[in-house]
Amino acid sequence: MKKIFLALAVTVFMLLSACGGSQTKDNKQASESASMPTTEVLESVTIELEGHDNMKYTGDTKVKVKAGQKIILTLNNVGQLPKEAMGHNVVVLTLGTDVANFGTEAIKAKDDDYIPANLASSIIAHTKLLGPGETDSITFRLDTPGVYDYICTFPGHWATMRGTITVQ
Ligand SMILES: [Cu+2]
Repeated sequence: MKKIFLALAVTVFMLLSACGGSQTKDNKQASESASMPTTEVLESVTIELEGHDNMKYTGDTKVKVKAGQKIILTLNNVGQLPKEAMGHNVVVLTLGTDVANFGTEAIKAKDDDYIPANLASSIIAHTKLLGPGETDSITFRLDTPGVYDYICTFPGHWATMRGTITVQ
């Protein structure tokens, strides 16, 4: 009889600690993302951008991340003009890419939504070309420290639609 009671007590204890365990984990994750810059764990970073009819991005256009950190970048085209006239994308370029040259080459790649196949080795990640009201997200990591440029490759946009991700 004593044995049965003990087994029951152990079972109850295990159930309780299992619940308690998952709760603790959730709390830990929440506090980690709140204190992201100082934590040892590399939490993912989100970059939120809006593309506008005035050929500009707003949002997190200058972001610092840690090497190897998972980056989730979202572009939302909040403009009204049709995609053919004012499409937007985000193309993240490798370190040392000649942005002006890339932007000029991309204009020739209309059939590929302005993603130049001949310069594919300079592209780390890119969103789709978005029309008004459209959104796209991309996930990538940058392993080498440095300042990475990203631009919109729709013709004429790269000079004003650009931002940086600084990897430390
Ligand atoms: Cu654009």
